[in-house]
Amino acid sequence: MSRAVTDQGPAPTVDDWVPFPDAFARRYVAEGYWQGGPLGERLREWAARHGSATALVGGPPAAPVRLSYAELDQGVDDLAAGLAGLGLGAGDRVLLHLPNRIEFVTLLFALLRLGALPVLALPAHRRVEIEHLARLSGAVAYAIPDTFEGFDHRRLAGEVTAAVPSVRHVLVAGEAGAYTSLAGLAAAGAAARATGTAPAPAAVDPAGVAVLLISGGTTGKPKLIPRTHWDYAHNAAASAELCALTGDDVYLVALPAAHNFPLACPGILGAFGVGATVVLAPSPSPETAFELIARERVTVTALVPALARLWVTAAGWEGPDTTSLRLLQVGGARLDAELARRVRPVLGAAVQQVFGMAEGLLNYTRLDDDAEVACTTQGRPLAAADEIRVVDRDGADVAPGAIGELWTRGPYTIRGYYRAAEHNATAFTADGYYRTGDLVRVAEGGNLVVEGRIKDVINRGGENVSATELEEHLLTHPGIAQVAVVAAGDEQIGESVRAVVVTEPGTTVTLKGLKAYLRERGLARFMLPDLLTVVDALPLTAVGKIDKRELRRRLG
Ligand code: OOB
Repeated sequence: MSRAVTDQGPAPTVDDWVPFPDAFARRYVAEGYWQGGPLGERLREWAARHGSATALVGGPPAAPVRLSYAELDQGVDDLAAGLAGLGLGAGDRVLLHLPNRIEFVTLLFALLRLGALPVLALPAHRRVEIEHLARLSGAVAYAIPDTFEGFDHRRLAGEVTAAVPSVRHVLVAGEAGAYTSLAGLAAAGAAARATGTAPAPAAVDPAGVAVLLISGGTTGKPKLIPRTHWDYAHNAAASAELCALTGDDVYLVALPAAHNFPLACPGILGAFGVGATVVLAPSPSPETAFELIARERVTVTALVPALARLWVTAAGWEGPDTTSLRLLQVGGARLDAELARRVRPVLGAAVQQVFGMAEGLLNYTRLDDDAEVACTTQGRPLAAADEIRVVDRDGADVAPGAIGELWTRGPYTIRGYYRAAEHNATAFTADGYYRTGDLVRVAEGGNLVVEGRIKDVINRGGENVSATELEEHLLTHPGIAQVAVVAAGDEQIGESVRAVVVTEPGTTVTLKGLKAYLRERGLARFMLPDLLTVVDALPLTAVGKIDKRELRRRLG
């Protein structure tokens, strides 16, 4: 198929993303899942409804900046006009690599208004990932902070522009140096709007792609996930409803804003949709977050399990004021039940497990679920139109309650990755289900329990050892704070089982002691670890999940 080539490089075509089949699209519209305008226009509606309410709180905790819905809306229009003045417009991919600061939100919405496609990189990404994402997306612009956490992003931008010629603009939040300042662009846009010389924005199709999210997979290079205006708006609005979010809520963005969880589950987009206030935390550390929670009277936030553990531990020592917090969402990786049970007594908030994926499907425990259900399951699908199957190796449905791979399709789950025809052929079934690679079982009440990843199984001389299962047993040991079970090469048995642990302060563990403990719990001999490695900390992915690929690399 031919591709229109403009002076902005090739425009995206249906070659690049896999649209929903017509019959499904008609159904999702008829059933009300897909409705309303494109995301950039929705902000206009929210501003009309909640104009003087505080939309966004950002800036350093010592000198907070507050924007009302009306101010945010106007700032977005100014920036959109400035970007249009640079020649950016519909279909252009813009690599957005900003931490949790106000410019993340204004730039995201300005691009949405123009119909340009933000590519949402995470702050922890570095040259290898950024160059890959720039190349794969054909980005024409790269947006960065001047510096963040001691790292000068302008130097990285120099490397990226040298390596990827499509990147013609570097947009900087803060001191721009030789590059283009976002503040300057907004000022130029405001002036053009005041004199009526700003170009009229093109109409944006709400059925088309709105954003490109980054896949969270810990194997291979990140892939791009095309989410449409309609599907993503539903994702956020239905999540907000499920969490009973209202204009009285204050949502804290503790995880990186570019991740699907704090962005749209319900996150920033869901909070804006109901007129709530969004507070941006520059760091998810307990010190920063507790200060913001107390000062801004935060009611809801979202964390990955490793951070939830850190907060619960720190709160035990510091006794922060978290009385305003009503809901702590935890997702992204398996949350152990014992930690989940400590959330309410220590932080005073209900815990909600969220088993989601940037590709779409979201599972939530419900606010009225029994506390044990919320602590021991990963919830059930958000939408009635979410279809799930739990299948065996041959793609046949397993018996009810048995473990199998989760397949899904629905009104907000993609039908293919962006520019990945070859990979799509195996990642999706012929009838459009996404093969998640997650092993689950359906428990009572339809709640899913995540039992591991298909590939996270160690072949120990022909016996399959589930890393997740062994990790759960190890975590019950009082001396173990964190654990990752990985395969180690073994000449005799092919793969042996290595437990990598972080111990609780002041305790020591030995392989012999652990084996005896696990035998006592009734574990089979083949499940026992062959090797024990004690480390100070486990490597984490850009959003804070345990990074086994990096761990295996380090262990050699
Ligand atoms: C979220 O999204 P991604 O794209 O970074 O990662 C998705 C994968 C899932 O396929 C699953 O393997 C794992 O992360 N995962 C969980 C989980 N939530 C995600 N594994 C066990 N328990 C959970 N609760 O991680 C994400 C997206 C939206 C909301 C929440 C998380």
